[in-house]
Amino acid sequence: MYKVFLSLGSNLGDRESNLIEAVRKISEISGVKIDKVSNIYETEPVGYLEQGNFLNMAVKILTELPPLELLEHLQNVENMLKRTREIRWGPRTIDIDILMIDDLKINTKELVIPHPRMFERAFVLIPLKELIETGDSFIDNINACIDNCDDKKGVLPYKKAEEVFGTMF
Ligand code: GSY
Repeated sequence: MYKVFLSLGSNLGDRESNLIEAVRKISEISGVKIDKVSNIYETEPVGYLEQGNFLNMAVKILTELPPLELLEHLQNVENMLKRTREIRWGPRTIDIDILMIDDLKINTKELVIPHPRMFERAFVLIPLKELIETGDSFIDNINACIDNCDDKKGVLPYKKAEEVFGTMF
């Protein structure tokens, strides 16, 4: 069983509904179980700045699916949510990134794990930190990285996970 951490973001249309729908569809993938979801944060855009604020969150799933099969399912979820992405780094209905899969290191043209830019982005790390078990030495590393992230001041609490997802899982 793989322990997988995902990062989700939306800044187009009804951002909160997009996240809820994405999490629901991920939970419906055969062989995937949602273990934990983070709170939702409103975040200033990083990269291409001429776009609206994002809502970002992280999700921990447990799955027996091999990495590339999981990637394919997640890309289907993105497509089902009619992701529009005309500008590289620009606005999107939903973005689902695989951050980590256990301690695996993968470097293929389809998938690079750990996600190559995750340690430079507070909008990824702040939600992710909520899902790491307390006592895990990884927390120190995450805290140090968040301190070094240029975008950390632009990441603000939006809604609590219980308020949004309730008893969905
Ligand atoms: O990498 C995901 C898409 N993305 C985001 C995002 O999700 N949140 C914020 N705050 N900025 C972003 N820039 C890009 S590209």
